[in-house]
Amino acid sequence: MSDHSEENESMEPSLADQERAERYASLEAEAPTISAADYRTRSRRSLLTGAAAAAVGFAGFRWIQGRPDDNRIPDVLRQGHEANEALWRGLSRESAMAPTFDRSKSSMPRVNGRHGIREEIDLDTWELRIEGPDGKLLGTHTMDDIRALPFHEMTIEHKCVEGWSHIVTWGGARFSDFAALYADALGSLPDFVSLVTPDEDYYVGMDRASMMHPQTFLAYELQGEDLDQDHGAPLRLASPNKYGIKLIKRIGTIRFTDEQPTDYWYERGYDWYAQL
Ligand SMILES: Nc1nc2c(c(=O)[nH]1)N[C@H]1C(S)=C(S)[C@@H](COP(=O)(O)O)O[C@H]1N2
Ligand SMILES: [Mo]
Repeated sequence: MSDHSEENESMEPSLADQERAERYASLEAEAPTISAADYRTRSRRSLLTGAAAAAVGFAGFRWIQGRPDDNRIPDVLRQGHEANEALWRGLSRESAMAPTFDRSKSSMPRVNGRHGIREEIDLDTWELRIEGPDGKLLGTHTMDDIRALPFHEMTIEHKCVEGWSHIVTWGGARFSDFAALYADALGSLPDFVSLVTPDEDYYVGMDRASMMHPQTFLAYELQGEDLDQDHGAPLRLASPNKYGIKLIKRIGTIRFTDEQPTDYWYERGYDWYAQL
C-alpha cells in the first residue's frame, strides 16, 4: 500500500470500544493522586511479562515459521536469521492496519496531558538519547538525524481513554526505520522499548511488535506543521493502534530493553498494553 493512501471510512465506535472507554473513564476517576515527588522516587521496577506479551511473540513466531522453505540453509540457522531480519524490517508489517482517512477530515486536536512537558524546553539543545538493555548510552541524535529518515504521513483517529477521539494528520519517521540504525549495535531486537520525557516525569513502556508496526511514528509534524511544545515538540510518538496515554509527547530517551518497562498510567491502574 502507498504511504499516502487515504480512504474514506466511517468508523462508528464498536461496542467493545465504548465499553473500554467507559471502563477507562471510571478507572481514571478513581486514579489515586500521587505527588510529583512520589512519581520520581517510585522504583522503576520491571514487570512480569504477561500472557498478552506471549501472544504477541507467538504471532510473530508463527509468521516467520510460515515463510517458504529455503533448502540451501539449515532450518535452524535460516529461522534464526530470518527471525532477526523480519524483526528489524518491522515484524508487524503484515498485520492489520488501522483505518486511515482523507486528510481534509483532520484538524488540530486539543492539548491533553502535560506530564513531563509543563515547562518549555530549548529545542536547539534538545537531543534524543538511545540506551541499550544494560542502560548503556548507545547514541544521541538531533532532529536532523530524524528528519533524514524517510518521511511518512498518516491521517488517523487518535483515541483518548477519557472517551473522546479526534482525526489528526501526523508526519514523521517510522520507528522501525529509526530502530534499524541500531541493528548492528543491538544484534537482536529486544522485546520492549521504554520512552521517557527529558525530565523523566512521563514514561511509557511499549511492546516490540507495536513499536515496529508501520503506523507507529516518531512524529514531528501535526497537521502539516512542526509540532508545538504543547503537542510534544520536537518529537513524540504517534500511532492509531494505542490509546493516547501511550503516545508520549517530548521524547527524551528511548531505551531498548528485554524487561517490560514500567509505564506512567500502568502504575495508576490502566492496562499496560492500552491496545486499540
Ligand atoms: N509527555 C506527555 N505525553 C502525553 C501525555 C502527557 O500527559 N504527557 N498525555 C497523553 C494523552 S492521555 C493523550 S490523549 C495525548 C494527547 O496528545 P495531544 O495533547 O497532542 O492532543 O498525549 C499523550 N502523551
Ligand atoms: Mo489521553
